[in-house]
Amino acid sequence: MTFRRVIALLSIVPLAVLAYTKLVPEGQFRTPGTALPAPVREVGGGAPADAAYSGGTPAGAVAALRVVAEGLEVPWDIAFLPDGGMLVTERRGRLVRLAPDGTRTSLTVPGVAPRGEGGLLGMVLHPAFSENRLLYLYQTRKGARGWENRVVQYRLEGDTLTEMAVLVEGIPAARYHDGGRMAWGPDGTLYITTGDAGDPPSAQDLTSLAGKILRINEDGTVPSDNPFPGSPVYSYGHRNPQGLAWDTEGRLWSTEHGPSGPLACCRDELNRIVPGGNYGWPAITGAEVREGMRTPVLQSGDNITWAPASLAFWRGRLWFGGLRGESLYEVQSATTTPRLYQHLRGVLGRIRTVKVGPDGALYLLTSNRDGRGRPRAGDDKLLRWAPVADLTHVP
Ligand SMILES: [Ca+2]
Repeated sequence: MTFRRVIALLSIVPLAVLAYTKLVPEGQFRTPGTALPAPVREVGGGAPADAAYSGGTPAGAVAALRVVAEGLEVPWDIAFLPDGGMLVTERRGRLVRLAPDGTRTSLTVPGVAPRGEGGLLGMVLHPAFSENRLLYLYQTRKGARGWENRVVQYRLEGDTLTEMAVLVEGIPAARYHDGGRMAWGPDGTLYITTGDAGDPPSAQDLTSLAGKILRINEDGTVPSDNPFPGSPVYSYGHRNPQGLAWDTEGRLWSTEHGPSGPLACCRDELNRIVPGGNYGWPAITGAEVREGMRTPVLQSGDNITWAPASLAFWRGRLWFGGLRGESLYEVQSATTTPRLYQHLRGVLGRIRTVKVGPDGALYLLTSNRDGRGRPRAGDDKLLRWAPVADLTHVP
């Protein structure tokens, strides 16, 4: 496809966000996806299939990238407003609103205490936000009992944020492993990832909120069909899960950071989450198998780190950003023979978040100002990434 042809295709894409996007030279970012030679293991046993990456075609091989906003500081999550604007959380405790006309306003969320990987993290709008203006924020605070993470419900009217209710409190917080991703399930309940907060055994302790995926109702109550009666715990044995997404069959998937340190490296995970499932941390990692515990569908092996920091189901595939991996990852055929592809390797630096926009494009957040990256001009950025070819024609 010629550059002229790509531009012609771009010009017909109808987008509300175009009003405040700016075109990035497209050729600079046209990077073919690259198959990753990492081990694969299917759920339910079977031998590791090192050769599982042969064949298949990455979906985003021909894609266009646009910068939507620059000058953000460690942005963490994105929400799409009904007026065509967007909200972005910044970890240090600010909520940034990008209006459709390009104007930007921001406010500080009172009480948020950023520290290490904690601060203002995940964000979701209530499904009926246009009527009730309710917004949910995952955040780190320092209270009478010390540091903790909370899920708090707010009302956002104009640029005024009013705290309505604390829905979950007492989630252990630490400099490392604070979880923080939230997403509405197809069943209308809210799912929340929490980290082990540096205390690995707590991930196996069903009385602790650390190292879990939680599931609550929109008002913070515990759904009557949760796997452990009266408990918000939906799955456990997690180290630091950072992504949640459902496929079109209603299956829940999650990405999770594997161990770092002298005893084991890497072993980042993609898991298929089932209610009440035990995902093994800290007893098993990587492709290890143990009775009563679940081995990842895909893991990065002992030499490669993705540091997966999000998850989205988009165009029939799972996608996640990589922090240390500095890439956008694509998983094909996750339920049968998973294949992993890597896009934008090294182009943007650390990628914190991927989220599907109402226009059908994938939106990305960089995280190069978090002290672990190498900031590029204009960082951090919110970007829009979309294929310019119809993926249904990709074999
Ligand atoms: Ca695991």
